[in-house]
Amino acid sequence: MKRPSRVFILTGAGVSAESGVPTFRDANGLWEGHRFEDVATPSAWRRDPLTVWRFYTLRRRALLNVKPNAAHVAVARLQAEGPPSLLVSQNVDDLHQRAGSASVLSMHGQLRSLRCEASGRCEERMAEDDLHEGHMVTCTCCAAPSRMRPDVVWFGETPLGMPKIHDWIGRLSDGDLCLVVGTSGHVFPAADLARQARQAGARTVLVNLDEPLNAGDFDEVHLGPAGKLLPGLVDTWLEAWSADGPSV
Ligand code: BV8
Repeated sequence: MKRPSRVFILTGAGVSAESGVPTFRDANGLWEGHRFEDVATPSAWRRDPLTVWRFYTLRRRALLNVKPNAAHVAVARLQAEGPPSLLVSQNVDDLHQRAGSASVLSMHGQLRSLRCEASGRCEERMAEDDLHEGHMVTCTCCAAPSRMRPDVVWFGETPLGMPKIHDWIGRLSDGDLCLVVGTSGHVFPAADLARQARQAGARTVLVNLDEPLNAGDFDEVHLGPAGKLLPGLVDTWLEAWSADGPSV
């Protein structure tokens, strides 16, 4: 396989599943009887902030008990040893970072940080006092401390980094690689990125437990657990590319 000049990587909840982080579809899109679309929205936050705070604080606290799995490590290795790449994750956990990925574009934000509602300033807040599901926290950036919200992109809000993502995909060309791992293709605009990458000329490869909604966007599909399939795939690619010599 010819060494790509660029690699675009998109991950979803499935890449963290083997770390014990529940995916949205495994939970049938529900949390404690609420539909995600009903707790992960600005209107839910306005209507019932404590329920939304609890939803996120339980997930923030759970971060302390999970660790990266072989799929995260394989992605980090592909980034470190392969051609120049952009890793975009839909996930709000920090497992790619903890697996050694030097750069991660977290398009839906991050659980580790909170955002001041008055200034918009984000800060990492993972101390014990920040993780009580019944007790919301205030900022340290304003004279009159303001309420802080989860630093995530809710449904109806604009995903982060879209200009950079579109610029990167626009630069993909024939022979480049778009790797998508662990996503059901339900949520836009993430679910349309593989189609855009293919349109730019990249070969689109999917690693997923089962067939996603956008299966037709992929040239190559590997169905199964990413932690089992991805390390071998990355080994094969890196070997083939090194035999091919450095990309010009
Ligand atoms: C936007 C952060 C405009 C929060 C998330 C009505 C009103 C407003 C908007 C809309 C609307 N109707 C539609 C929309 C668009 C909406 C949308 O897509 N809705 C869906 C429900 C139809 N999107 C938005 O609102 C987005 N914003 O459109 O703004 C815009 C557009 C373009 C440019 C500028 C502006 C914002 C969406 C972001 C929402 N926030 N997360 C939080 O996490 O709480 S989304 C959230 O759900 C996750 O981050 C993730 O992205 C998504 C879940 O998707 P997946 O990651 O795919 O996870 P899922 O569980 O679904 O699937 C897991 C997959 O893994 C499965 O396929 C499974 O087979 C596989 N798997 C499981 N185990 C393994 C595995 N694979 C491999 N190995 C395993 N071991």
